Amino acid sequence: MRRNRIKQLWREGKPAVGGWLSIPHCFAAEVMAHTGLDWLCIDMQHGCIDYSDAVPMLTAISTTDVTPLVRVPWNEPSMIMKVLDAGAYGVIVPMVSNRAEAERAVAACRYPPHGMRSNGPNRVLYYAGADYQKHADEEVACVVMIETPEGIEKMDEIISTPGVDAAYIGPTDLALALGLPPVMDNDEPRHIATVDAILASCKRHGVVAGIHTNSSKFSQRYIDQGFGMVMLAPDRVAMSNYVKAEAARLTGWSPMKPVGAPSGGGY
Ligand code: 3PY
Ligand code: MG
Repeated sequence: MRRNRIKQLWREGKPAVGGWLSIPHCFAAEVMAHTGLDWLCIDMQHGCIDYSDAVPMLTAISTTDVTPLVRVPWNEPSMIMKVLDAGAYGVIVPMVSNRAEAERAVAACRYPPHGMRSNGPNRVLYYAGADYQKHADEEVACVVMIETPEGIEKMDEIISTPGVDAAYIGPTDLALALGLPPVMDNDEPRHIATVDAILASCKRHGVVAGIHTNSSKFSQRYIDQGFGMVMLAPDRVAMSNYVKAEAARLTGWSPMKPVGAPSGGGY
């Protein structure tokens, strides 16, 4: 079976830096896959992406050695199993709040006797190799998100759940859970303290700590702190920031006032 590059990096104690896909097209995925990042996540929770969009995006990522991940819309076994069958080498499961929910996510990622994943690999056989089922349980990454009030309270029981490879922080939902505005790259002291507590719990339990950012400044901060999984660049923000920065350099012309979300905001 083709190895999961980010699991290999984690075994070597190295951080894996990734990107985020919310634009539902295989070409956007292919462009992002050729930027040198270690992993890309197809976001089916908040991205404009359905299963029929995700499959060709997985194929596009497969033109490289980048590890293809999918954030599923919810902790729902049937979708977790479907995206793994289609070639995701890991899932990011949002809003995991307690041990039972973490166990549910893990069970959907692992074949019996370790879990309840149903047998039916399809596209993944062509990507991974014919011996996929034999090694899938070791190579597939189960990443659970900690970003709810209950999840913060029960971080230790979630992170210590057998089979959880990484705990991934969604900074904006985490902020909401703390009663703060949903800011991504967040310097609010209570946010920092909660991020630090999740990182410490991951270190205690030998689980990789992951976090979403919108900038190299915050990605670097988290890598330096010991996060093993850091999201540096979403497709949407990269596109918007580049065009705005280049447009701002022109003289003798002014850009129209943009309508809608600031490029750095959102999830
Ligand atoms: C959050 O900020 O809550 C996220 O889930 C990031 O994608
Ligand atoms: Mg979130």
